[in-house]
Amino acid sequence: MLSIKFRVLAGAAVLAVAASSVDAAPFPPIGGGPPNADVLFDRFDDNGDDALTEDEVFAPMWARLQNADANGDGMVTRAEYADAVG
Ligand SMILES: [Ca+2]
Ligand SMILES: [Ca+2]
Repeated sequence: MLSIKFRVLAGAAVLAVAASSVDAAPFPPIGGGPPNADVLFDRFDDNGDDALTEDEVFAPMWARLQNADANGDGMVTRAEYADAVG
């Protein structure tokens, strides 16, 4: 039988999952959390324009990253990325 305590714990776990999904970035975290913007841009921004484009990152990364492209111009700026990951 389920004890009251178990039910409370199970309910708390469900609430925790719901809360974390609200806080989550619009794309699943990579390696436990979204990469720091400075790390990401220093590594992948080949032309140094402070924006990442499809040809600068790996396809699977772009599939996630493009969700941060708030104005839909095909470039994710550092500001757009920061807004997306919170
Ligand atoms: Ca760039
Ligand atoms: Ca953009």
